[in-house]
Amino acid sequence: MPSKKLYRFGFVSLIVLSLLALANGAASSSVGQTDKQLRQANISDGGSEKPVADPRNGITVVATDSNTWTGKAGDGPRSRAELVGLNPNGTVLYYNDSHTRYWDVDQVNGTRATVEYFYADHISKSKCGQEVCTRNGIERVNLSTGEVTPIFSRVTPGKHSTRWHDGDRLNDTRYVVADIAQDRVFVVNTTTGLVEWSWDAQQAFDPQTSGGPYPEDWTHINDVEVVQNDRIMVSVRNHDQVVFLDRETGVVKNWTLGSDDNHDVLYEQHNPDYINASNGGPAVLIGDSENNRVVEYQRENGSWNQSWTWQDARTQWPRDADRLPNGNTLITDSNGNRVVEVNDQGKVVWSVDIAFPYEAERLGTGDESTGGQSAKSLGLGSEEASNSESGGQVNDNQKEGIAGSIWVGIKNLVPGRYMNALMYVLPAWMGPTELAALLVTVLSVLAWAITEWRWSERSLSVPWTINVERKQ
Ligand SMILES: [Ca+2]
Ligand SMILES: [Ca+2]
Ligand SMILES: [Ca+2]
Ligand SMILES: [Ca+2]
Repeated sequence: MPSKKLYRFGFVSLIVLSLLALANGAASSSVGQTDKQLRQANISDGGSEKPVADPRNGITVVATDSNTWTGKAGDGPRSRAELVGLNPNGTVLYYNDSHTRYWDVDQVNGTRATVEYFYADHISKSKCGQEVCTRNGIERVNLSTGEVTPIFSRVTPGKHSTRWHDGDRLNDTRYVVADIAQDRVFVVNTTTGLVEWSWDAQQAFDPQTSGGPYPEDWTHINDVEVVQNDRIMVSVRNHDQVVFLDRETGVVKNWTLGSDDNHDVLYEQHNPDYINASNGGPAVLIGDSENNRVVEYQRENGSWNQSWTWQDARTQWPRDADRLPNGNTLITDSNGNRVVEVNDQGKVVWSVDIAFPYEAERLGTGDESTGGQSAKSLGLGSEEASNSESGGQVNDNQKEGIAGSIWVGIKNLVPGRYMNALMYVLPAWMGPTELAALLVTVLSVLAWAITEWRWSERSLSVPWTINVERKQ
């Protein structure tokens, strides 16, 4: 039998090797490297000369969320929240990480490089009274000059989900806001600060029998869009559905897409985009987040039919997809830590690694999908991870070949929800290789501890006596 020394040497070697693999993952992650370059561009305050992405027509703007440990006071974020503008040549045009979180970003009509965005700032107990609170707001920034103009903001209690994730301009002085805090949609006059209209989700849903926990996070209304006939399309995330509102009568009958817990259609989605009849719709393109796919539904004969889906091996919790005028789709893959553009064949033709993005816009292509055609009219081919041949989507986090297949296998075994929860708490640089290394470290430490414990038990030479009584 090998000596104790040999065993110990074996355990130490395993632990050191797996820790080295982890360290290598952290150091070489392209997500981490991009992040570093972005911050350096920020410091030099004039943009970086070195591209962080391949060239692409038009400026790309990305708003990123940040993932934190447990949300306890004092826990720092592991990826910072950023608003990033990339030049057509792939260099950094704009960088800001002064807010706690960034959400929706929309181009301002009639400008070349000005956007409006939603942000959230956590405010400490001492400044808020009894509890922590959150300032939710809208700001405008000229990405070329860096000039920021505040538009509207309010403080809400607590910091759960940070409360406003999206809004859309109704006109020069009015905004429609998706209000997670109060489970409603409201229109605010940003000049007077008065709320002029609101729709309460309890008009259509019962808090006792639907959605998430009430009142903590019941509907999680995370997206609004002003569509045809002045209707407002609303993403009721925790009810797995998209509803259409008439501002006088409420939910429009027979137009709702999806239903509570019917996860084949939608599973806690983000950022549905409406595609007009004149662009081959009505259709809705959606980040079907917990299903790890982007999906599109086409309105035909009074019902919604699935017309397109896209995912690849790396896709994890996508939260935005915009159909571009060239027929490609710009996808924000949140836990895949990247923004990608896929073509009509479902192939990735452009991508940038960035930690935990919330949404992206390609300036000059229309807000969200307004400049794009429906998948049906374009004849887009669907793509699934299991038969994906577009290996280009995989980078150092999701290597092609064996590691890629193992990754898809693990993802198929672990229910999407748990996988997304795990990815949410793990740092952005952790891909399948690093996850495996972490597992080896933990198991080695555990096995070593058990072995040492058994040796010590034996050396005490206290005989174990087990009395087995047979019950009649
Ligand atoms: Ca947007
Ligand atoms: Ca918006
Ligand atoms: Ca979108
Ligand atoms: Ca978008």
